[in-house]
Amino acid sequence: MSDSILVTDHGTWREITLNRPERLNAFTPEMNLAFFAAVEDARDTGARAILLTGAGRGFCAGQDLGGIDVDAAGTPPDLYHVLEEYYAPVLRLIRALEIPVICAVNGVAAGAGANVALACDIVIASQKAKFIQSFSKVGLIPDAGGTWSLPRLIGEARAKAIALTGEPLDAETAAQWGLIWKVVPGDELIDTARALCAQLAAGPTMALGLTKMAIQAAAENTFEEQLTLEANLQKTCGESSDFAEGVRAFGEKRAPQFSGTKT
Ligand code: T3D
Repeated sequence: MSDSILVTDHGTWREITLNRPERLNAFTPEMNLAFFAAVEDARDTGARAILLTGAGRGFCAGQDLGGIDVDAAGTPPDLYHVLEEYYAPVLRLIRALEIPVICAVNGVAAGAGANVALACDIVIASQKAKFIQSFSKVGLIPDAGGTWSLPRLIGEARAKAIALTGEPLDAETAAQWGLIWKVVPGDELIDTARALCAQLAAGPTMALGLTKMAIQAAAENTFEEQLTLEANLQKTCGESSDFAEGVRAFGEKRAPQFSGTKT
């Protein structure tokens, strides 16, 4: 694993830290690949939740602009290739993962860094954090899923305004608008996020994963389709050992001990 991505396993869940603090954790291609590998490995080794955060004062300043040679003679950089090769795989993976992915935004989240955060399932931010759709400042459109997630999260009017102006959105406003879940004081962020991750990792993993899938499916489904989907997914949950344990624990007035298995 590369040093630009730190991985810490906490038993049932994995913490992934973007680790180029001197560049506000801006992504290089090598770092994108290491990030993907860390998430994929978490899935393959049975992690029941993932926490993503950044080292130092920033969360992530998007793509490392220092690595792009715009003055080279010949062909300009192929940004289609950059996005498909280095961003889309991890964004697709996070969305498809049937475990919760929590993002603790410790500082500025700009460009693709902001939109990677927004691709996570629950976003908690430090009071010091800012979200910047900085793409227009460098002649680009929002990417890393931003044009998809922003209007869905905050509506077209606000999405267009922050994308077209590139103005920073402070964490409190981001929470008020529904862009993220909540804001906590900076010195409480990591403990809050870790506690949440541990709590979710001790939960009924299959039910949590199917909850994520059902809510994501709602964006495309009709009400009727969603009712049918819920009935099918609930049938699966109803047959699980975690449901049996949840009901038993309720009856016995004790905390449930969920195994998190798929059966
Ligand atoms: O391949 C492709 O390009 C396609 C994909 C594109 C996706 C994208 O993400 S495009 C958008 C790229 N990101 C940006 O445009 C953001 C650029 N950064 C900033 O605007 C500012 O740094 C921030 C608003 C994020 C933070 O400002 P501030 O004042 O808190 O910090 P700073 O002094 O600007 O940055 C600290 C250092 O990090 C600084 O280095 P230095 O001068 O101390 O040696 C700065 O150059 C470096 N840094 C910040 N962002 C990047 C970066 N270095 C490389 N790439 C960056 N994106």
